[in-house]
Amino acid sequence: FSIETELRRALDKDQLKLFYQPLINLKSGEVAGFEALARWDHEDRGEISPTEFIPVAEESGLILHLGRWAMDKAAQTLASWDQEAGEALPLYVGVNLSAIQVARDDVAGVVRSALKSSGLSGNRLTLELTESSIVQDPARATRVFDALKALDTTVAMDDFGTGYSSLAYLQRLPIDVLKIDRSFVSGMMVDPDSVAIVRAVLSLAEALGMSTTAEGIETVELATTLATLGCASGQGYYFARPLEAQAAYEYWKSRR
Ligand code: G
Ligand code: G
Ligand code: MN
Ligand code: NA
Repeated sequence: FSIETELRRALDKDQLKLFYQPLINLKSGEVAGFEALARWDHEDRGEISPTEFIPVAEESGLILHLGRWAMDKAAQTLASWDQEAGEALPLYVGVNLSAIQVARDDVAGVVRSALKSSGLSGNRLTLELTESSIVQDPARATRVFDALKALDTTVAMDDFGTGYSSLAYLQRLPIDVLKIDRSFVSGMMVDPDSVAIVRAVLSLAEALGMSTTAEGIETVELATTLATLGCASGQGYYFARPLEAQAAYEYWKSRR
């Protein structure tokens, strides 16, 4: 069967999983939240990477189905931790939104429905959007971003600096967080230009009143340097890999 057929079947049979990677407050060391990342453990082929199946899902339109599933699942999981703890935890969950969803789905409706069925308030969700969501149809993107803010969710620009968008959108769109792409972060140890780019993004974010997250922190040196440079939060293998839901919750409990 083609990957597309298999992916459709896996979605129907609930064979995809969401993993959760901690985002750490670089100043306090506390867990600030988690990014939800889809995983597919295929019965015969083993782990299939999202870098392989997300593009297939986007080309086939299955991403609309997958995106709704991920939003509902992530919200439900966070709500279940609240329930287990007996309180609304000081944690958020970040969910990736594909540009195809922004272009073709009612993403604010998808988010609203996930909030409603989980009982979470909007500020517990971060939506990670990419620059490619904006370039094709800026007017539509503006409506989507505004609608997400009206739901009180946090809006993060994922993979910041790797797309083809102009910087003008930073002025126009209600963006709360810039996520500094892993390529710049991993470059910092070896390449002075990457350090310069990261510094520039941090100062741009500060000037515009936005928060920052660094992706792909793999060493203590990077964690320390980014904290010193004023980056608010970070994620990466140095802290933790993406974890199954229960392991993620245990991780949070062990670090609180
Ligand atoms: O987890 P990993 O680094 O392997 O993910 C690879 C890519 O797949 C990343 O760009 C990530 O944003 C994307 N991805 C993972 N899960 C989802 C998801 O639920 N929705 C979308 N749109 N992208 C996802
Ligand atoms: O594009 P997006 O930022 O959503 O993707 C996040 C991806 O980065 C996930 O696939 C996740 O597994 C991966 N990732 C997270 N931390 C690290 C890290 O420290 N090193 C590397 N190489 N990848 C990471
Ligand atoms: Mn992301
Ligand atoms: Na990214």
